[in-house]
Amino acid sequence: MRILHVSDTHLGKRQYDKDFREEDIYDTFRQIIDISIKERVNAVIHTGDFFDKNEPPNKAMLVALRELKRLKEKEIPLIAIAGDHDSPKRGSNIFPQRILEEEGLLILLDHQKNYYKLNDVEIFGISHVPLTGANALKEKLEKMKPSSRKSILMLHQGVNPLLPYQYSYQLEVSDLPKGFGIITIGHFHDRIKHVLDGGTLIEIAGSPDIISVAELEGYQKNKKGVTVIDYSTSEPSIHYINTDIRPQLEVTINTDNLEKDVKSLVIKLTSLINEYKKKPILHIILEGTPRKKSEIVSKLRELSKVSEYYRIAKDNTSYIDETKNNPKVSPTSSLDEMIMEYLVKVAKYTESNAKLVLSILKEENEDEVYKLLRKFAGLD
Ligand SMILES: [Mn+2]
Repeated sequence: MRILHVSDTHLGKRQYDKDFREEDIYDTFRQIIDISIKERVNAVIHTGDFFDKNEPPNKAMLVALRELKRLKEKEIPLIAIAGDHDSPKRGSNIFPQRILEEEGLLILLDHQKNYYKLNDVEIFGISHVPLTGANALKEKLEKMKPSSRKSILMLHQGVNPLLPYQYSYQLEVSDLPKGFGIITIGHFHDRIKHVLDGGTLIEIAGSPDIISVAELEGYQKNKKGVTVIDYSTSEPSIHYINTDIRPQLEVTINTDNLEKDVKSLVIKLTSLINEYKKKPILHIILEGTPRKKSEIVSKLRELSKVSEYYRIAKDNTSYIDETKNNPKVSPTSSLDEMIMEYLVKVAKYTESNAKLVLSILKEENEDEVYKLLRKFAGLD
């Protein structure tokens, strides 16, 4: 018995509002179906954010229908939970996965139906639960009792301190139920493998493509792809299969050597470009003394020869000037920490109110935002 774990495919995502990025994401999804068929896995499990939005573009739905039909033809079942991205934003809306389920292309586990038996492997799964539902989620998890270690739990949550969502997690590691052989988690986009006390394996497949710039470091280190869980030996083993995605590189350019830096980058990338199947995306960090924006922009144009898209990700030349009179928020910490520091130190919020604001910023579900705002206003 071999099960392929994939997560956070984000079909319909248009990074930088570019057509080619939307197509890249579809292409990566096609590769995953190819891998599943070639590897002859017995099932595929998907731990959420199948689509980038609850109401995905028609094209995303079409790609999903076409690709999942290929899986079905090979009689490979797909068991899925929903993530925060594809969950309904209002109570009356439905999961887009329901359309796929209607066609018999997947089995969606949610709050009513959270169990599926795949031969002798027990699979439990709960779709994403927002912060306001954390206590109910914990109660549900407490009741989950797998009958053996040949069991998988599927979640799409922030888990402290395992996943660095400092202020927006719904679970502590100690809330995770005991007795499972493997707990697979979506939501976090880097690949992580972690063994808990008691031997349960936490397996995070990450996203099979680069969905945000925050994933660059993890991508350089561990690449992107899917995980195969293999039950052919007494203890399950896991191995990774990489997806062949468009490369994304972080490059530093010094404004004091603008021409020289751009030229050497073009030379370097020209030699690399044959290795890549797709032209890379460049995330540029500007260093040096501030220079006219128009001068910089015109010089950077050279880079379009060796990249599909480039962008100034960070401009450290003007950073110093702009922050001269602002109170200090340490720039090295995570985005969550910086927002928290700003709210507490600069805007003088209490820590608990700052946490609420942060969860409102991250919450996509309108009903949840409404509940959080009521709490913030002291109405609940
Ligand atoms: Mn995601």
